[in-house]
Amino acid sequence: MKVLALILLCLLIAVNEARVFEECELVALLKEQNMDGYYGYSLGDWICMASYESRYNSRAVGMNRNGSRDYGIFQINSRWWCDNGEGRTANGCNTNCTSFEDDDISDDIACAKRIVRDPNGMNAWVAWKRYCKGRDLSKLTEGCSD
Ligand SMILES: *[C@@H]1O[C@H](CO)[C@@H](O)[C@H](O)[C@H]1NC(C)=O
Ligand SMILES: *[C@@H]1O[C@H](CO)[C@@H](O)[C@H](O)[C@H]1NC(C)=O
Ligand SMILES: [Ca+2]
Repeated sequence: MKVLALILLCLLIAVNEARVFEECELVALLKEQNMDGYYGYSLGDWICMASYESRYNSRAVGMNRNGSRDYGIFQINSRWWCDNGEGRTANGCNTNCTSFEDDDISDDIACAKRIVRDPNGMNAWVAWKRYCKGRDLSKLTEGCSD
């Protein structure tokens, strides 16, 4: 009985742990969702952005000084793209922000696609602009086979 309780406890802890994607795992998912070249951005751009925004942690939540929050692997902002019930939002992706906190990143990818379709493109992501824009990012993905 004690052993079972311990196993259950471990399982619970595992469930609550951050889900950190492997780089090549994320590359494969992005490829599958046609992100390679989407609006002119390479897989390297997406990987670099996710790396600096969330360290590939699909459950990352960031707090901004202006009170908005950033959710998930792409740190999607609650002021513009999703609704977290905490104040004004344009809710551009028409989604509850909690959907960007789970391990199924297909909706996160769909929202990221919506975000880059704006004239600003990937400049919407400050970390991308600062650390990825204009760099040679091919090395980031070349180690991942198809
Ligand atoms: C609040 O800060 C975040 C992160 O810097 C930014 O993306 C967002 O646009 C800001 N919200 C407003 C209303 O300025
Ligand atoms: C988002 O979903 C959570 C969990 O299902 C719920 O508690 C919350 O009220 C929802 N928020 C909004 C703004 O719909
Ligand atoms: Ca999700």
